Amino acid sequence: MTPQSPFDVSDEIQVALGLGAAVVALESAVVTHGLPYPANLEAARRMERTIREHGAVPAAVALIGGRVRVGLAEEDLGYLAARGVVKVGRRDLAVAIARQASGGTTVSATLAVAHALGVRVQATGGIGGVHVGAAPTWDISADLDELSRRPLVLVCSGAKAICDVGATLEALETRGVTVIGYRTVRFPYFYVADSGHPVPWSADSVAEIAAISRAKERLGDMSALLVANPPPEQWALPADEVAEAVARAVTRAETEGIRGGDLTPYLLSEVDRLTRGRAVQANLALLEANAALAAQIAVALTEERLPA
Ligand code: PSU
Ligand code: MN
Repeated sequence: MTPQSPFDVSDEIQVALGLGAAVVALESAVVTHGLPYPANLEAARRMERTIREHGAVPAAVALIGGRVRVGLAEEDLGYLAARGVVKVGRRDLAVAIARQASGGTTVSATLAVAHALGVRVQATGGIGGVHVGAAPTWDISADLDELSRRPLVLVCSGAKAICDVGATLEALETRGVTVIGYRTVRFPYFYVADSGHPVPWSADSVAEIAAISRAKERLGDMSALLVANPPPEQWALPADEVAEAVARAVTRAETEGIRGGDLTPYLLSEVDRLTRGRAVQANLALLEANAALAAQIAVALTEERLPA
Protein backbone atom coordinates (compact mmCIF):
# COMPACT_ATOMS: atom_id res chain seq x y z
CA MET A 1 0.00 0.00 0.00
CA THR A 2 1.36 3.39 -0.87
CA PRO A 3 1.30 5.74 2.07
CA GLN A 4 -1.18 8.53 1.59
CA SER A 5 0.37 11.84 0.61
CA PRO A 6 -0.07 14.49 3.30
CA PHE A 7 -0.41 17.24 0.66
CA ASP A 8 -3.58 18.70 -0.80
CA VAL A 9 -2.39 20.93 -3.63
CA SER A 10 -4.97 23.08 -5.42
CA ASP A 11 -5.65 22.26 -9.07
CA GLU A 12 -4.34 25.64 -10.16
CA ILE A 13 -0.99 25.10 -8.41
CA GLN A 14 -0.67 21.53 -9.67
CA VAL A 15 -1.14 22.76 -13.22
CA ALA A 16 1.32 25.63 -12.74
CA LEU A 17 3.98 23.33 -11.29
CA GLY A 18 3.42 20.80 -14.05
CA LEU A 19 3.99 23.49 -16.67
CA GLY A 20 7.02 24.93 -14.89
CA ALA A 21 5.14 28.22 -14.46
CA ALA A 22 5.94 30.82 -11.79
CA VAL A 23 4.69 29.90 -8.28
CA VAL A 24 5.37 31.76 -5.01
CA ALA A 25 5.01 29.95 -1.69
CA LEU A 26 3.57 31.89 1.25
CA GLU A 27 3.64 30.99 4.93
CA SER A 28 0.53 31.24 7.08
CA ALA A 29 2.04 31.82 10.54
CA VAL A 30 2.00 35.50 9.67
CA VAL A 31 -1.79 35.15 9.36
CA THR A 32 -2.35 33.00 12.45
CA HIS A 33 0.29 34.49 14.75
CA GLY A 34 2.08 37.45 13.19
CA LEU A 35 -0.65 40.00 12.70
CA PRO A 36 -3.84 40.90 14.53
CA TYR A 37 -7.26 40.30 12.97
CA PRO A 38 -8.32 41.70 10.47
CA ALA A 39 -4.92 43.03 9.32
CA ASN A 40 -3.83 39.39 8.94
CA LEU A 41 -6.58 38.71 6.39
CA GLU A 42 -5.79 41.90 4.55
CA ALA A 43 -2.10 40.93 4.39
CA ALA A 44 -2.92 37.52 2.93
CA ARG A 45 -5.24 38.99 0.32
CA ARG A 46 -2.83 41.73 -0.67
CA MET A 47 0.05 39.26 -1.06
CA GLU A 48 -2.03 36.90 -3.20
CA ARG A 49 -3.33 39.75 -5.35
CA THR A 50 0.06 41.29 -6.04
CA ILE A 51 1.59 37.89 -6.87
CA ARG A 52 -1.10 37.35 -9.49
CA GLU A 53 -0.70 40.89 -10.84
CA HIS A 54 2.97 40.09 -11.41
CA GLY A 55 2.19 36.95 -13.36
CA ALA A 56 2.75 34.21 -10.76
CA VAL A 57 0.49 31.85 -8.84
CA PRO A 58 0.34 32.25 -5.03
CA ALA A 59 0.75 29.03 -3.03
CA ALA A 60 -0.14 29.71 0.59
CA VAL A 61 0.62 26.76 2.86
CA ALA A 62 -1.27 25.79 6.04
CA LEU A 63 -2.30 22.74 8.05
CA ILE A 64 -6.03 22.15 7.94
CA GLY A 65 -7.39 19.17 9.82
CA GLY A 66 -4.04 17.39 9.52
CA ARG A 67 -3.70 17.92 5.75
CA VAL A 68 -0.96 20.11 4.32
CA ARG A 69 -2.99 22.49 2.18
CA VAL A 70 -1.17 24.29 -0.61
CA GLY A 71 -3.29 27.02 -2.14
CA LEU A 72 -5.82 28.41 0.32
CA ALA A 73 -9.37 29.38 -0.51
CA GLU A 74 -10.97 32.46 1.03
CA GLU A 75 -12.83 30.25 3.54
CA ASP A 76 -9.57 28.57 4.65
CA LEU A 77 -7.99 31.96 5.22
CA GLY A 78 -11.01 33.15 7.17
CA TYR A 79 -10.84 30.05 9.36
CA LEU A 80 -7.10 30.43 10.03
CA ALA A 81 -7.31 34.18 10.58
CA ALA A 82 -9.92 33.76 13.30
CA ARG A 83 -7.19 32.21 15.50
CA GLY A 84 -7.04 29.39 17.96
CA VAL A 85 -4.86 27.23 15.72
CA VAL A 86 -1.27 26.23 16.43
CA LYS A 87 1.96 27.67 15.06
CA VAL A 88 3.62 24.97 12.98
CA GLY A 89 7.39 25.07 12.58
CA ARG A 90 9.16 22.30 10.71
CA ARG A 91 9.50 20.12 13.82
CA ASP A 92 5.74 20.37 14.36
CA LEU A 93 4.60 19.33 10.86
CA ALA A 94 4.49 15.59 11.52
CA VAL A 95 2.71 15.98 14.85
CA ALA A 96 0.11 18.29 13.34
CA ILE A 97 -0.53 15.77 10.55
CA ALA A 98 -0.81 12.78 12.89
CA ARG A 99 -3.12 14.66 15.24
CA GLN A 100 -5.25 16.14 12.47
CA ALA A 101 -4.51 19.61 13.74
CA SER A 102 -4.84 22.95 11.99
CA GLY A 103 -2.18 25.59 12.08
CA GLY A 104 -0.19 28.36 10.46
CA THR A 105 3.14 27.28 8.96
CA THR A 106 6.25 29.32 9.74
CA VAL A 107 8.99 30.06 7.23
CA SER A 108 10.78 26.81 8.18
CA ALA A 109 7.75 24.56 7.70
CA THR A 110 6.74 26.39 4.52
CA LEU A 111 10.23 26.02 3.04
CA ALA A 112 10.09 22.27 3.70
CA VAL A 113 6.70 21.95 1.98
CA ALA A 114 7.65 24.23 -0.92
CA HIS A 115 10.86 22.31 -1.54
CA ALA A 116 9.05 18.96 -1.47
CA LEU A 117 6.70 20.25 -4.18
CA GLY A 118 9.31 21.91 -6.37
CA VAL A 119 8.35 25.54 -5.68
CA ARG A 120 11.39 27.75 -6.18
CA VAL A 121 10.46 31.08 -4.61
CA GLN A 122 8.87 32.08 -1.30
CA ALA A 123 8.00 35.44 0.28
CA THR A 124 7.69 36.50 3.91
CA GLY A 125 7.96 39.57 6.11
CA GLY A 126 10.88 38.89 8.41
CA ILE A 127 12.59 35.56 8.96
CA GLY A 128 13.13 34.21 12.44
CA GLY A 129 16.74 34.56 13.52
CA VAL A 130 18.94 34.58 16.57
CA HIS A 131 16.89 36.28 19.25
CA VAL A 132 18.27 39.11 21.33
CA GLY A 133 19.65 37.46 24.46
CA ALA A 134 19.96 34.03 22.81
CA ALA A 135 23.17 33.18 24.66
CA PRO A 136 21.35 31.89 27.76
CA THR A 137 18.06 30.90 26.08
CA TRP A 138 19.27 29.27 22.82
CA ASP A 139 16.28 30.88 21.10
CA ILE A 140 17.49 30.54 17.52
CA SER A 141 14.77 30.17 14.91
CA ALA A 142 14.43 26.91 12.98
CA ASP A 143 14.13 29.17 9.92
CA LEU A 144 17.94 29.46 9.85
CA ASP A 145 18.66 25.73 9.64
CA GLU A 146 15.88 25.25 7.16
CA LEU A 147 17.37 27.94 4.92
CA SER A 148 20.60 25.91 4.91
CA ARG A 149 18.91 22.92 3.26
CA ARG A 150 16.18 24.29 1.01
CA PRO A 151 17.39 25.70 -2.30
CA LEU A 152 14.67 28.32 -2.68
CA VAL A 153 14.82 32.05 -3.17
CA LEU A 154 13.28 33.58 -0.03
CA VAL A 155 12.35 37.26 -0.22
CA CYS A 156 12.13 38.99 3.17
CA SER A 157 12.81 42.32 4.87
CA GLY A 158 15.61 40.88 6.96
CA ALA A 159 14.95 39.30 10.32
CA LYS A 160 11.98 40.20 12.46
CA ALA A 161 12.47 43.14 14.73
CA ILE A 162 13.21 41.12 17.85
CA CYS A 163 16.34 39.44 16.53
CA ASP A 164 20.01 40.17 17.03
CA VAL A 165 20.83 41.12 13.44
CA GLY A 166 24.62 40.74 13.67
CA ALA A 167 24.29 37.28 15.21
CA THR A 168 21.62 36.32 12.67
CA LEU A 169 23.88 37.32 9.75
CA GLU A 170 26.74 35.27 11.25
CA ALA A 171 24.44 32.29 11.67
CA LEU A 172 23.34 32.62 8.02
CA GLU A 173 26.97 32.67 6.89
CA THR A 174 27.77 29.59 8.98
CA ARG A 175 24.92 27.78 7.21
CA GLY A 176 26.02 28.78 3.72
CA VAL A 177 22.94 30.88 3.03
CA THR A 178 23.56 33.42 0.25
CA VAL A 179 22.34 36.87 1.34
CA ILE A 180 21.68 39.56 -1.27
CA GLY A 181 20.40 43.06 -0.58
CA TYR A 182 17.92 44.14 -3.24
CA ARG A 183 18.83 47.69 -4.26
CA THR A 184 20.50 48.22 -0.91
CA VAL A 185 23.91 47.69 0.65
CA ARG A 186 22.44 47.51 4.16
CA PHE A 187 20.62 44.57 5.72
CA PRO A 188 17.11 45.77 6.61
CA TYR A 189 15.57 45.24 10.02
CA PHE A 190 11.97 44.46 9.20
CA TYR A 191 10.13 47.80 9.73
CA VAL A 192 13.48 49.60 9.60
CA ALA A 193 15.35 50.10 6.32
CA ASP A 194 18.86 49.84 7.80
CA SER A 195 19.81 47.50 10.63
CA GLY A 196 23.25 49.07 10.85
CA HIS A 197 24.80 45.96 9.26
CA PRO A 198 26.00 45.71 5.66
CA VAL A 199 24.86 42.92 3.34
CA PRO A 200 27.60 40.73 1.86
CA TRP A 201 26.26 41.36 -1.68
CA SER A 202 23.68 43.49 -3.35
CA ALA A 203 21.81 43.30 -6.66
CA ASP A 204 19.93 46.00 -8.54
CA SER A 205 17.78 43.85 -10.78
CA VAL A 206 15.54 40.82 -10.72
CA ALA A 207 17.58 39.37 -13.59
CA GLU A 208 20.73 39.42 -11.43
CA ILE A 209 18.95 37.62 -8.62
CA ALA A 210 17.66 35.00 -11.04
CA ALA A 211 21.19 34.54 -12.42
CA ILE A 212 22.58 33.97 -8.91
CA SER A 213 19.81 31.50 -8.16
CA ARG A 214 20.57 29.58 -11.36
CA ALA A 215 24.28 29.54 -10.46
CA LYS A 216 23.38 28.00 -7.09
CA GLU A 217 21.28 25.38 -8.87
CA ARG A 218 24.13 24.50 -11.21
CA LEU A 219 26.44 24.12 -8.21
CA GLY A 220 24.00 21.71 -6.61
CA ASP A 221 24.02 24.13 -3.66
CA MET A 222 21.16 23.11 -1.35
CA SER A 223 21.05 26.32 0.67
CA ALA A 224 18.65 29.18 0.09
CA LEU A 225 19.21 32.51 -1.56
CA LEU A 226 17.91 35.10 0.89
CA VAL A 227 16.88 38.34 -0.79
CA ALA A 228 16.73 41.21 1.68
CA ASN A 229 14.24 43.83 0.48
CA PRO A 230 13.99 46.97 2.63
CA PRO A 231 10.46 48.10 3.59
CA PRO A 232 8.89 50.66 1.22
CA GLU A 233 10.32 54.07 2.17
CA GLN A 234 7.04 55.77 3.05
CA TRP A 235 6.18 53.03 5.57
CA ALA A 236 9.57 52.39 7.16
CA LEU A 237 9.92 53.24 10.87
CA PRO A 238 12.88 54.99 12.54
CA ALA A 239 15.46 52.59 13.99
CA ASP A 240 15.58 54.17 17.46
CA GLU A 241 11.82 54.07 17.91
CA VAL A 242 11.65 50.37 17.04
CA ALA A 243 14.68 49.58 19.22
CA GLU A 244 13.04 51.24 22.20
CA ALA A 245 9.72 49.48 21.60
CA VAL A 246 11.46 46.11 21.29
CA ALA A 247 13.46 46.67 24.47
CA ARG A 248 10.29 47.48 26.40
CA ALA A 249 8.46 44.50 24.90
CA VAL A 250 11.31 42.13 25.79
CA THR A 251 11.34 43.34 29.41
CA ARG A 252 7.62 42.86 29.65
CA ALA A 253 7.79 39.36 28.13
CA GLU A 254 10.44 38.41 30.70
CA THR A 255 8.25 39.69 33.53
CA GLU A 256 5.32 37.68 32.23
CA GLY A 257 7.43 34.57 31.62
CA ILE A 258 6.64 34.27 27.91
CA ARG A 259 8.95 31.89 26.04
CA GLY A 260 9.41 29.61 23.04
CA GLY A 261 7.05 29.83 20.10
CA ASP A 262 4.76 32.22 21.98
CA LEU A 263 7.44 34.87 22.23
CA THR A 264 7.37 36.12 18.62
CA PRO A 265 3.63 36.79 18.50
CA TYR A 266 3.73 38.45 21.91
CA LEU A 267 6.65 40.75 21.10
CA LEU A 268 5.26 41.74 17.72
CA SER A 269 1.92 42.73 19.21
CA GLU A 270 3.64 44.69 21.98
CA VAL A 271 5.79 46.53 19.44
CA ASP A 272 2.69 47.37 17.48
CA ARG A 273 0.95 48.74 20.56
CA LEU A 274 3.99 50.86 21.44
CA THR A 275 4.23 52.29 17.91
CA ARG A 276 0.49 53.03 17.92
CA GLY A 277 -0.31 50.68 15.07
CA ARG A 278 2.37 51.91 12.71
CA ALA A 279 4.24 48.62 12.97
CA VAL A 280 1.27 46.71 11.54
CA GLN A 281 0.91 49.21 8.69
CA ALA A 282 4.61 48.84 7.88
CA ASN A 283 4.27 45.07 8.12
CA LEU A 284 1.42 45.02 5.57
CA ALA A 285 3.33 47.25 3.17
CA LEU A 286 6.53 45.23 3.31
CA LEU A 287 4.71 41.90 3.00
CA GLU A 288 3.06 43.16 -0.18
CA ALA A 289 6.32 44.52 -1.58
CA ASN A 290 8.12 41.25 -0.83
CA ALA A 291 5.36 39.23 -2.50
CA ALA A 292 5.63 41.42 -5.61
CA LEU A 293 9.41 41.01 -5.80
CA ALA A 294 9.13 37.25 -5.22
CA ALA A 295 6.64 36.98 -8.09
CA GLN A 296 8.98 38.87 -10.41
CA ILE A 297 11.85 36.56 -9.47
CA ALA A 298 9.66 33.48 -9.97
CA VAL A 299 8.71 34.72 -13.44
CA ALA A 300 12.36 35.47 -14.30
CA LEU A 301 13.34 31.95 -13.24
CA THR A 302 10.87 30.46 -15.72
CA GLU A 303 12.10 32.59 -18.57
CA GLU A 304 15.35 30.94 -19.49
CA ARG A 305 17.52 28.23 -18.13
CA LEU A 306 20.62 29.17 -20.10
CA PRO A 307 23.82 29.83 -18.18
CA ALA A 308 23.85 33.33 -16.75
N1 PSU B 1 8.13 37.67 11.43
C1 PSU B 1 7.02 38.40 11.60
N2 PSU B 1 5.86 37.80 11.90
C2 PSU B 1 5.79 36.46 12.02
C3 PSU B 1 6.95 35.69 11.82
C4 PSU B 1 8.09 36.33 11.53
O1 PSU B 1 7.07 39.59 11.53
O2 PSU B 1 4.72 35.93 12.32
C5 PSU B 1 6.84 34.20 11.94
C6 PSU B 1 7.35 33.54 10.67
O3 PSU B 1 6.44 32.52 10.32
C7 PSU B 1 8.68 32.96 11.10
C8 PSU B 1 8.39 32.63 12.54
O4 PSU B 1 9.03 31.83 10.34
O5 PSU B 1 7.67 33.74 12.99
C9 PSU B 1 9.65 32.42 13.34
O6 PSU B 1 9.30 32.05 14.63
P1 PSU B 1 10.40 31.44 15.60
O7 PSU B 1 11.31 32.57 15.96
O8 PSU B 1 9.62 30.91 16.76
O9 PSU B 1 11.09 30.37 14.80
MN1 MN C 1 12.05 31.10 18.49
